[in-house]
Amino acid sequence: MKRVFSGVQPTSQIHIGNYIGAIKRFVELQNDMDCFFCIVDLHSVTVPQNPKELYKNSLQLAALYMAVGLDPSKVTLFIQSHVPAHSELAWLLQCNSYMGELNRMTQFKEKSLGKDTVTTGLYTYPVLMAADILLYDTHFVPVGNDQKQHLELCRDISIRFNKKYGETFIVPEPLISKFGARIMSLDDATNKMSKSNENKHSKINLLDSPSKIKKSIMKAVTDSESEVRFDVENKPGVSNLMTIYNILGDLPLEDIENKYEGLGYGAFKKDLVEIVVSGLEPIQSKYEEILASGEVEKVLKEGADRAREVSNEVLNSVKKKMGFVIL
Ligand code: AQP
Repeated sequence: MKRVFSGVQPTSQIHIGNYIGAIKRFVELQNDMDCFFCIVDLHSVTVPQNPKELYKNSLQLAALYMAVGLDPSKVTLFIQSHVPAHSELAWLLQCNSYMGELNRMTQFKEKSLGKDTVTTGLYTYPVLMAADILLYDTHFVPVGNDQKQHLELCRDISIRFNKKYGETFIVPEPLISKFGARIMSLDDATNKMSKSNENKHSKINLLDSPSKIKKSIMKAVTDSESEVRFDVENKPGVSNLMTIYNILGDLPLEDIENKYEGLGYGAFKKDLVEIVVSGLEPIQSKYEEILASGEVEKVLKEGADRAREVSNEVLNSVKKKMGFVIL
């Protein structure tokens, strides 16, 4: 069975960009692949975190993973910091990566823009991500479009290591959807929907109430026309809303265009509210059930046990190849 690895940071609330671009795909892959899905808490501390919030968000994300349909009897769900091999391999890979290649990472440039100081962790974060992936002999990595460059770096690091020390890592392939891999912000369709955007109406979180969802969609930027038409270049706001409609409402773009011909944005947005609210409702009630059941910690403990077992094998083979003494 082919291996899949991916992770989500337990920072703030999970939004429909994270869901459509990544988590929804995790669910689709779980029946056909050996999947490892991680709560990447070590990544989240590359920028300041409130410790109480980080703790709460990590457990909430585990419950959300299960609420969207990930089945712990089929997939390995775990918290990154429970598996020390991630940090250890990250160090070994840092010693096989170059500042020149990290300097090119656009996410680092964006996240450090205008800051007086940034952590070295933020700078070396893509190498930790490479370690996460390579530790599990991963074949496929389902991610949103914003992670494409980091995946390319991961591939470069693995190819270089294999050349230098002999075949060690499987070179992973990104799984980036042709459609929905970059859900845009509702307040500015030229930027991706992002957890760190301080405007709460820029995004729809999976746990948002129906009234909040309604407000965010009704406020979403469109354009001065009234035609519901998919045209990313000229109508980015409407096209973004149509993408969400298409994926959550399961209606082809052409059918959406026909359905709202002559009706304007009001009717389109009103129906989109219904689609999003009814799409998220089962996730929200399952989420509450899972939190109340107290099973989250048990699932995470079992997941970490399996993740440690698999990753230690890879880590030891790397250390052997590099000349470390293993007793
Ligand atoms: N807008 C998006 N559209 C599609 N996919 C997205 N992803 C993130 N934003 C979008 C994908 O979600 C997965 C988990 O993301 P993450 O939590 O690891 O990191 P992130 O990219 O930092 O998420 P945010 O929301 O953008 O947070 P900030 O504001 O901190 O930058 C990844 O597969 C990601 O591609």
